[in-house]
Amino acid sequence: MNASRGHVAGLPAWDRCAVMGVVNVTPDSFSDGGKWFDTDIAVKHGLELVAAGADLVDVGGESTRPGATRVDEAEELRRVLPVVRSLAAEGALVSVDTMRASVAEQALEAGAVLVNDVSGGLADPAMVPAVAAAGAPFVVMHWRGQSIDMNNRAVYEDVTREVVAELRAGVERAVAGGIAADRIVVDPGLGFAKQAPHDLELVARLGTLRAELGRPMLVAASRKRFLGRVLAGAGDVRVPPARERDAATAAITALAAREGAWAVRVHEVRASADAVRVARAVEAASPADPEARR
Ligand code: PMM
Repeated sequence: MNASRGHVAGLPAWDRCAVMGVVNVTPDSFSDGGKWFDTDIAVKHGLELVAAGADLVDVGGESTRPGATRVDEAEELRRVLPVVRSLAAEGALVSVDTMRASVAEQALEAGAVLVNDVSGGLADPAMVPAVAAAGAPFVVMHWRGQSIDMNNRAVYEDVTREVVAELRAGVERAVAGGIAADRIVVDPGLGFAKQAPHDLELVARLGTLRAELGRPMLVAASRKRFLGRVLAGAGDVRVPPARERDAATAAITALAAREGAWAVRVHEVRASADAVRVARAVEAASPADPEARR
């Protein structure tokens, strides 16, 4: 294993960047809204992602696209729990993408093994104690507020420095609340209170983020707006829609894997699983990096 990639206590130790496949049980996610809204279809999709090479599947019932309003708790539970339960029963490693402690708790009881909170515990004060009590691994993402108005918060003097500082504070909050440090994953939160240049700089500085934070890192660029902007090019009026951004996503996966990301979170798994394999092979062949040859 590449020791610098890090290992998350409570989860398997992969010898390469892991691939987390996304199952959005929502009618309105920006990238695939509505496609997997029915429970049976969502479960089938999750199993297809596993067959395509996903190490984990991330099940979420609330859209966080810019401008999104919140779904109520009962509806989120109704969307998420049966999908988590069925996928876990089929042997998938399930992560639950939620900002609500109640959803996290019940998803863990239903078989989820990881809590992915885009607010890093900020949206619900009961989240950190709940995850701590369950002894579950926890993703702390960089977040500056709910999606409804997050774009107003995309103001930085030095995005890398500020994201590092704010993530560090998030990790400290989680540890102070009882979550073991070796169960914490950090995530720069691409697209959350960020403009395309911020996202690109953060991808360029993944190595710095990893070195500064010293925790395993999740990178979730899949189909995001900044990739649309890159593909459109300067002055181009046509920004390719989300479903046309999978090849660009796989390119980010290769870069992230090479920078030592612990995992990538993607909608289309096959290309990213291949990109990870290629990055791993290049890493193993790199004479300048004896660590990677282990
Ligand atoms: N992005 C989305 C949802 N969940 N979780 C983490 N840890 N990091 C992210 O960047 C992230 C996330 C939004 O994308 P989607 O609506 O396509 O799932």
